[in-house]
Amino acid sequence: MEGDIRKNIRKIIHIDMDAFYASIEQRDNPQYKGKPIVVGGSPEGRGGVVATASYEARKFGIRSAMTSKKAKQLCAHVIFIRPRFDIYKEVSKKIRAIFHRYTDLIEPLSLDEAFLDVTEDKQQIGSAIEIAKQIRQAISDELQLTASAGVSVNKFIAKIASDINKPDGLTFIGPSRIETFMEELAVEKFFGVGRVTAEKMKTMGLHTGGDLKKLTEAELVKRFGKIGRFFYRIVRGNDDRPVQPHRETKSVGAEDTFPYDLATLEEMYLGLDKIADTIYDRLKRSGLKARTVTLKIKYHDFKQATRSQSFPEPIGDIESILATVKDLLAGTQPEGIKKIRLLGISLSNFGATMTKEKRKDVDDQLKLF
Ligand code: DCP
Ligand code: MG
Repeated sequence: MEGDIRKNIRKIIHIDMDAFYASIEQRDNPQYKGKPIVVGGSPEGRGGVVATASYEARKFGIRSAMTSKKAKQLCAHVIFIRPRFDIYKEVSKKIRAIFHRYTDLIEPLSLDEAFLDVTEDKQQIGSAIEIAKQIRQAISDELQLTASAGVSVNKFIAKIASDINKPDGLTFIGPSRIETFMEELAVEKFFGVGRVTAEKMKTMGLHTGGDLKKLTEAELVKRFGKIGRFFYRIVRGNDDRPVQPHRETKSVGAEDTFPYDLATLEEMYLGLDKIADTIYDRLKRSGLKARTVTLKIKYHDFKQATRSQSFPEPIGDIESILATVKDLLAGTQPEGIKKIRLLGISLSNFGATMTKEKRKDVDDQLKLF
């Protein structure tokens, strides 16, 4: 019998790079090694937010999404670094190439993390723990960066596991540990449970997986809606969502930070023309048609705004895209012009097949089975 059980068990690895942007900056600029650095934000603490902080900066309490002002208050000598997204994307590609030595079943979640299904690995290594070790070693040897890995039988547990011994750690949670692990897991650590839901759970006296497990499926659905069904399964360690290698493009976008603040609508329209050109090239290359157009604005005081418009039919021509963003822009300036330092356009909600895919994605995320 044991043989049968083993055959049905999946081997899932979740890899997440440590302080990704910041580690790359420390690698490429030795003067930043061992120093508290922040990628993103502005050195004067005027505005902007932290994309990520080096572990040295985290000792001061600096975190992602914090304002640079707050970061500076926490650590006066923190160094702010302008992000180099092209470099991060290149590194991300190299990491993926390493993954591909072991499996093609790779589902990237962002530039720095991915799920791998190594149930049947290309090199017939067999042990998921061994593969995770080799991947971490290759990332270290070839890219001089560290990654943390979580190894388990499903995506949910693997994802949480990779965070347990971060940075530079590997955590394996095998079938025999899952029950206790899930019962002890704090609800805010649940992958897929947002801060708001976690708070709601706490006010109901639900602090851990064990607390959730005491509720029936119907009770969970009554309290949290459809996602309650997902909670019911996940606290029992049941998650059979597949690793999905072909994620569809969700959006195509471009933005521009101007060398000086734009003060007239004409200048802003010119800025949009240029960005729309870039976008249009990308759109043509991808062959996609979008139904939603989004305009992003960053004002001179670093305040941000986004405005979207969706259409019943996909739009593919540059004139419609431009007319839409210009309208959206004009609509944000009802009482006089506020100076702008950045404009961005993104297109999403791609055609009929894409929406179906997207719906499937959401289903898979929640796995409402
Ligand atoms: N990122 C961002 N804004 C956020 C969170 C993250 O721009 N609010 C970017 C910067 C990170 C990268 O995404 O380097 C990866 O995000 P992670 O959440 O994995 O954070 P790190 O890799 O930086 O740190 P950790 O070691 O905790 O994984
Ligand atoms: Mg990371």
